[in-house]
Amino acid sequence: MPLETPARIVSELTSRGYNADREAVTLLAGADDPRAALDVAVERAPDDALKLSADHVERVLTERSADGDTSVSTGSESGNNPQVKARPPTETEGMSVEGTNDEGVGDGGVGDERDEDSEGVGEDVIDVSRPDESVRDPNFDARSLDVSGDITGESTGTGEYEDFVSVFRDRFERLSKQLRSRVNARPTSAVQAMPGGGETAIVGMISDIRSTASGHWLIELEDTSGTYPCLVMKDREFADLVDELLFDEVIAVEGTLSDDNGDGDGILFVDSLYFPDVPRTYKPSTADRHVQAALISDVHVGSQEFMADAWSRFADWLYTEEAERVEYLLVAGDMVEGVGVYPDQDEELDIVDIYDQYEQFSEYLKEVPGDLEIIMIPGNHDAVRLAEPQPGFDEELRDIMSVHDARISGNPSTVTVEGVDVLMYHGVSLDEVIAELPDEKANYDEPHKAMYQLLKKRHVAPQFGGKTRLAPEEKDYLVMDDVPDVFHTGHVHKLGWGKYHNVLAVNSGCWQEQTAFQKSVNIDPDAGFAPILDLDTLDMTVRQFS
Ligand code: D5M
Ligand code: FE
Ligand code: ZN
Repeated sequence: MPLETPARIVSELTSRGYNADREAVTLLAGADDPRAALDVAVERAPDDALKLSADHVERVLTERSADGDTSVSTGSESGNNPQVKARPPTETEGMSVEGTNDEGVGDGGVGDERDEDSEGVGEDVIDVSRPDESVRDPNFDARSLDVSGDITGESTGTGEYEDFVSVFRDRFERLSKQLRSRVNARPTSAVQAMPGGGETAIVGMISDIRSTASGHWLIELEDTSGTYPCLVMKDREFADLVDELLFDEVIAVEGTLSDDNGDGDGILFVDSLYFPDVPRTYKPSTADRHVQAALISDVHVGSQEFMADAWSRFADWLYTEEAERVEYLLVAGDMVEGVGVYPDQDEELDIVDIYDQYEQFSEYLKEVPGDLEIIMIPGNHDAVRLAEPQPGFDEELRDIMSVHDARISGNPSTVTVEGVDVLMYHGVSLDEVIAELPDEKANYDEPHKAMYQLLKKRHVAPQFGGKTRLAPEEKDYLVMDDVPDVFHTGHVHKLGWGKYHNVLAVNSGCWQEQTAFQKSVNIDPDAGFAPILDLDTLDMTVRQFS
């Protein structure tokens, strides 16, 4: 097989027990005869090296071409200028393979010693650690990735009644706090005792929504002291907000009490309705330098419909100049197709064993540059508990996916990338939001609009007892205490993005072609796209690889 693409070079190197820097792979791929170049680079690698550095490859290519052997020159335009630069300085656009006159800030004076850097590597394990970029890349120090709100290892839920009480109480306390600063609310027990005709506000969790015989809406709100019925008249200007309401979400209402209040069967006539929401003036944080993250999900390795070619094109693109600033890869669940997720799924499986699926996923993950910071959360096809919040993968699966030191976290998790808070959530509740809300407010072609609803409710999966399985825990991990700067989901296999009160919502599409089931229900997936986020501006571009 010819070795012209970075993904193939990486496979070949890993099969020989080597890893390589992104630049090293690019250099090999750019050589006139990549296979010969790779052979020589491996042959001349220091004995203890597990990772080929760009400097090493560069040196090999230079020596070869100085020897008059142009078959392993760099493929630069001039063909006779094998001077290459490992990595441009921070402010230089483009990864030059043509020899530029700027002095690479980070590439001077570092020799073979970098190859010795193989911390934490076992004897017969190939080096999957990142290169010690701090030696050569001034950007490396700027990298930061922190995770919060991760259930992994923290689950206390036993599924007992008390857990339901405590998760609801926690949800109510945290979301009502967000609303109390905006309304002067009283507990429902105090409202019950008020004289008729007075004005008040209530903060509560929606326990029931009914339409009345005359077409008005009766919403029952529950707080820790009881419940209270609230009537939204159909001709009020905000009556269409009732369409957006889901059971178990927390809202506030202000209104006037019926005249008979105080004798046990009063109601509140609603004059205004509030969601916890994101303030319109929300100012998202941004990174201090020009750096990018690829936001993907739903790879579905193991499915006959997994798009291996599109994936390899994506991996190859990551080695190009255009992708030079892409330093993070965020994967929002459904790494593999899984087993027994949907009826008749086995008929479309390419790999039937779940562990083999993860092994294969790991092979595909190896194709992407080893210097990417990767973070992954599970989805509903993954081999973790289905109920949300989902903990991150167990040790056995982490071992299988340990390539590139990818970080693994629960679903959902907030990942702070160079100061930008990215709320990653697989997105199972989007199906429910789309099913329950009118088409103009949430639909499969505009998945970001369904995400806006979750931001408005400040909760990633408001409704208990529906399609989304929720596990009761001591605290509600699905509440958005803080407003994220970016909200990243997947699951519905549709690409869509937009801003809601300055928060960027991105649903990232998938890497799986239409399945038989999807065909039968007219789901037309957006497959083979990679949304690329500028962390310094929160602008998005989408790359297509299908
Ligand atoms: O789901 C991808 C999308 O397709 C998501 O919107 C659910 C829907 N889907 C796919 N297969 C089924 C079946 N068999 N029943 C119901 N809904 C389905 P994902 O979970 O990522 O495959
Ligand atoms: Fe999926
Ligand atoms: Zn899914």
